[in-house]
Amino acid sequence: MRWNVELVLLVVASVSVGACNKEAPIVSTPACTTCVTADGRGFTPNKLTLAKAEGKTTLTFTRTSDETCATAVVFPALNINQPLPLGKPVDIAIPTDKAQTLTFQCGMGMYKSSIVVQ
Ligand SMILES: [Cu+2]
Repeated sequence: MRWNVELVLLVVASVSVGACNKEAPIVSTPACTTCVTADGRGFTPNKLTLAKAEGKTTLTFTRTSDETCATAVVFPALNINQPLPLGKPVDIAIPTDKAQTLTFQCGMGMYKSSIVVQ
């Protein structure tokens, strides 16, 4: 009797593992070239290059840590001071119609980073 219970548990366990493997395929996510992360190291990447093009390019900023003073991103030349709520992606439109270097930083002016439009 006891042997039967163990056999049933073993079968259930095997089925569960099989189902789990089936539902978790390895998915490769394409690298996001317009995403910036803000965490304890500052902004990553801290230098981006955007192709010069008419209009604007949208960058997505996401703060992933509370252990950072980058709770906002500031673009002095664009008059942008955008709060970055923890874990919430924030889109910022960057003008790409002329070649220039735009700096961005945290609210206190640390973590100086730049976007090169060329
Ligand atoms: Cu700071």
